[in-house]
Amino acid sequence: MFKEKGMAEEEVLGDLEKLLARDATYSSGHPIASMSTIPNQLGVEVFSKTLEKNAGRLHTFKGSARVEQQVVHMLGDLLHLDSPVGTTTSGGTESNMLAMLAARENAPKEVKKPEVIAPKSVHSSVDKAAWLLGVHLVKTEVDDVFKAIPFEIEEQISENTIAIFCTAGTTYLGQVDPIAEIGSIARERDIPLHVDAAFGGFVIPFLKDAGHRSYDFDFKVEGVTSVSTDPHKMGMAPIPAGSLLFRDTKMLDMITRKVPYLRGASATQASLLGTRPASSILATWAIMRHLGRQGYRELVKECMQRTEHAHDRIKQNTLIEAAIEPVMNILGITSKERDLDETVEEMEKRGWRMATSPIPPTMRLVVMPHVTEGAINAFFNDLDLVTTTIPAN
Ligand code: 0PR
Repeated sequence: MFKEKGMAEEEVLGDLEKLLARDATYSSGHPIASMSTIPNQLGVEVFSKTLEKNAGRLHTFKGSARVEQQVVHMLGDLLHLDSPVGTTTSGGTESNMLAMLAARENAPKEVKKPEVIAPKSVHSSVDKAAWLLGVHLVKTEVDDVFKAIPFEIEEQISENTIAIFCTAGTTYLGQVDPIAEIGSIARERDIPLHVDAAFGGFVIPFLKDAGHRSYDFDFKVEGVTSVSTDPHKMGMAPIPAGSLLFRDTKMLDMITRKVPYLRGASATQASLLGTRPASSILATWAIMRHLGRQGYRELVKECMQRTEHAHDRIKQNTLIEAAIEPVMNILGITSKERDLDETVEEMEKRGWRMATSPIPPTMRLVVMPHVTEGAINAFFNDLDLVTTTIPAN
């Protein structure tokens, strides 16, 4: 109820506290399948001090406009692009929508039934983008380790193809599609290739130094025309912080609209949103500068060590299995005997905040920085119990 008379501050806060008591906290370790985490403290400070700033009005907030450009340049540096152009976004969903919009606007006028080709492992926001933009999404098969099959993509190319989408760090398993091979096809056929690195963008560049296999997934691959990556996932930034970078200004122009009644930098917008927080952009800038590559490298190394520990615990329980050898800090766990949904339900009852994935049917474990070794042990103690318990009836 929206009351006529205002309430005292303490009363409001007391009520809110009661309501929020139902929320999980990252510090408890219970959100075991989340791609978000406790944001970096400096970022939180910057965020909370800059709440009034509107990145939809960059003529008013000229300093924030500059910071956004610096974030785009730092991200370009991370993703091997010397002169990046692009925009910050509210996250991976908006980035995928904008990438698809750019492809649709870039398509020759003769294309009447635009199609995007993507392996079936792409994130659901790609389906959402296609739905909104009137684009037909052609889904292709994946191989036995759930990677896109370049040949299958090539087979589907037609005069209606406006782009290929693939993923570096898939939602379900953290798998990386063979971007270099798909890039050659895209380049040869002159088709834009968007790489969704919402999760992987802040992980893959640091895998090699953490002693793991590295992948070419970004602008290093010549056929790649755009890459999205989310600071609010492994970039440690507060929500909402995403980004979309293009190799060529032409593609950015495709998503840039004039806002005729506004002045200066506010008179054009390349994001889906109008009014949007600058605070998360400013926080991203502060965190990237504060952590440096070194800081992210250490974070990735720690998360990967814990992922290996989790993988060991999986191997110790003969009733569960990792769907693939972990590529990054995401694990998909199959249940060999007990029904997967039942297992997940039982784990939820024990306080774990779970997620299931359809391809293949798995429980997802995302080893974010808040998922400590203790949380992993507690999770697998419960999972061992649940998978080895036969229900009474
Ligand atoms: N791309 C990939 C590869 C993702 O995993 C996600 C998020 C996105 C894009 C979308 O990012 P935003 O949530 O920042 O827009 N996947 C998250 C997850 O699987 C969250 C999610 C889940 C978001 C389902 C939307 C959704 O419909 O936990």
